[in-house]
Amino acid sequence: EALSASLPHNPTKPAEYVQGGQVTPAPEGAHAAPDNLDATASTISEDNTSDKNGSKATPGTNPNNGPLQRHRIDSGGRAITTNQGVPVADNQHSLRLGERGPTLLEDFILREKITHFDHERIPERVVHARGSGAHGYFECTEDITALTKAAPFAKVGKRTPVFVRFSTVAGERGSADAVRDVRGFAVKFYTDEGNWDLVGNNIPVFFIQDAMKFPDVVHAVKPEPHHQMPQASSAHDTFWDFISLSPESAHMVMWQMSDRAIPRSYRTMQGFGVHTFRFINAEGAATLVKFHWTPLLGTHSLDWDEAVKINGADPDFHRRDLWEAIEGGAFPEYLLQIQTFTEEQAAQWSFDVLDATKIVPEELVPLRTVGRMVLDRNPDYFFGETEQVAFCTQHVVPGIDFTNDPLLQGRNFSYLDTQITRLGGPNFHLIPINAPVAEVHNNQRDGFHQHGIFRGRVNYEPNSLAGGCPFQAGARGFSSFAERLLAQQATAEPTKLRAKPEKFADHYTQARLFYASQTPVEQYHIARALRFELTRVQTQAVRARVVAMLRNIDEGLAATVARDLGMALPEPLPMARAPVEAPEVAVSPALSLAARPGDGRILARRIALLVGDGVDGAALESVYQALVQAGAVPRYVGARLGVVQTSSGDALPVEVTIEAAPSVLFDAAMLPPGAGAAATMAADGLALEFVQQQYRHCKPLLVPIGAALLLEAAGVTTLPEDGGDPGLLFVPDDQLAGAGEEFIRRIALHRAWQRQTEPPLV
Ligand code: HDD
Repeated sequence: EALSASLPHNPTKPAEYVQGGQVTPAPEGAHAAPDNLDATASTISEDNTSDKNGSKATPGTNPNNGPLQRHRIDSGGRAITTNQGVPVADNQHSLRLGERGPTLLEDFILREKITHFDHERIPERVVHARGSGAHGYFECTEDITALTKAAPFAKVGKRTPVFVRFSTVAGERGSADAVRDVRGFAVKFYTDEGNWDLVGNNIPVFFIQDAMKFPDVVHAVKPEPHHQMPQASSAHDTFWDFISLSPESAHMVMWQMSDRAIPRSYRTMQGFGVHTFRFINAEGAATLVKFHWTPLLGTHSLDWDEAVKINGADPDFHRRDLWEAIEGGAFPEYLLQIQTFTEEQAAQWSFDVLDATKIVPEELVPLRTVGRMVLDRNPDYFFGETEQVAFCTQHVVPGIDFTNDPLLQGRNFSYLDTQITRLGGPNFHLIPINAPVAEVHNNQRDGFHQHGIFRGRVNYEPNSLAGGCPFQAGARGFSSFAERLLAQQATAEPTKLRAKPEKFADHYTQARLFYASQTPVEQYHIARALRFELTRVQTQAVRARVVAMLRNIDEGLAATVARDLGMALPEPLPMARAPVEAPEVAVSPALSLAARPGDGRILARRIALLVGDGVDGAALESVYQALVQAGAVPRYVGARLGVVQTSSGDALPVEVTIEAAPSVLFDAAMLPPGAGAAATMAADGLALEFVQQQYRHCKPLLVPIGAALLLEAAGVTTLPEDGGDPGLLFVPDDQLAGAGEEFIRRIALHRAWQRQTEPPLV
């Protein structure tokens, strides 16, 4: 009795506590999970007062909390122990012989601590090393059971927990966020029929058509092997050398040079499944499908000059934006939209839907909204969740199947393989963030880091000794779509070969489509990006080959880039196949970022309210409150911390300084209401630079008329000729109190690109 009451029990090993020949059950609560593990109280985000949603979880919690909950560790109120659970009396001093004597080998506590530390790093992802994750849920909003039996779409209103990881591609784990690059958009659905990973990007096409070339394109874009430069950048010789010799990349490169590659936020970019997949319904019938994620806040990007400066001011710009938005309850939300079509339809098109360098234009097959995804919880532990999460394209569930896209087929090999190195063995599915919510039963045993305690002596199938269990699921299980390959190849029996279908050889039709569908300012940005990248390229012949490639896309673009590089226009690159003369769609407005301005909300947008002594406190307070009401994040920005005196003699706290939070970290600004404060700022170089950059980066500016002198001092003396600058809101000083609403409308416009001139005005 006394023994069982005083000793801690391990409830999984009751036999260790035999007393008087009897096995006694562990006392209630002894050595059980710590009682401080409360799903609603254990982390910062769980304290978040915003609503959390779930299908099976208690109302008010994220559905993925349950499965992760038992792995959470909260050391509040607990003593330090070794990894063996031995309480540690002194965690500050190693064991030594005398105060000034040698350290003793006996010190197992020191050795365990340092050995663990020595092994705390795992290899970073070979691509997409830099990323940020979030938990959330997917909700089915339309009945598509006629198309697919996939679990997340089983019923309108059904919610499936998800974990999403956004990433850059080329940069290393510690590289900056706002670089020119493709963004990964990987979603893990923890469905009740197993995990489905939709491992997409924010660009709907890819550089290459065949996985065989993936190591090459990645080697080319990564830092050059001899000196390991440049970091997180495609602006170097090896990348453009590869591109100019791989014309299938022409379409992707147009997207990569566009503003899509410098998104304002993970919350304001689209995601795409890229490949054509298959939906399979309950009857086994297939439909081809493309997946699109569309952010409710619209698609918005940075300006290149701004992005460059952000990388210095806050290299974690996108990570912080996502984290803070979720902590603040401004949960990022995306629609899941699909394009569906039949094999017969696809066969008629001028492009091949198995070619990942091609899109299906929305004007050809419209998007259909079938669900929404809300990201409502930050991870507790970056390494345990965001770093260790393992996405694999081959993780599909009944109702989803592959096509023969040769890029997808190669990916289906690569992802499983890479996790084995990255996560140290074949049992990475046991890591909590990767573990399915669905039960796992099979005879795959052993291996490094096995956590399961399998019962019984049967680890094979078929068996009789375990009653045939686990048994094959038969019709309930995943079975591959019975595709009839011969039907596609009417002329000949397929043979083993290394080749691609004919339509794959058309490299330019859709590159032209993309460029032609951009607004003039987007086209200008593409030219500017090419100029920047190719200026960094040192090899003349590579520059020339890229421009030769551009001539096959758009003669005007090629001429501009050649002029800006100070070179003669080379002959166009020979084409493997002439572009389609009359493509199904020649201009697709949907391809412009402007096509998705968003729903007008400015959630988690960062707004600077410049303050100095003598400002009109009431006017500031009113604009500040209006912004808070709209879900934005206003900040009083001043020359130094402390307070400024308002015109009515009140003290207004300065929240952050220009030095710590320069212009590029804000989406918009209000100049100081009060001529005195404006005049003081006009003599402060940092403040002037702040205003200049707000203007140069085309950001909405609320200008109290009394502070217009600050704008002038910053060099903004000529306004766009037609007066067409929706980003400049001049308001008489006595009307500022009501100006918030109009300011918010201007902020929602994101940028006044009309302001952009070459060279820039300021
Ligand atoms: Fe990939 C990671 C997206 C082609 C091989 N890829 C990775 C991630 C994303 C993509 C979002 C990061 C997942 C995460 O956050 O952990 N990859 C794509 C897209 C592609 C694509 C949209 C083309 C349509 N990838 C691609 C090919 C191969 C790979 C053709 C190899 C043949 N990708 C990998 C990888 C990575 C990876 C080496 C690195 C880390 C990882 O898988 O888990 O296996």
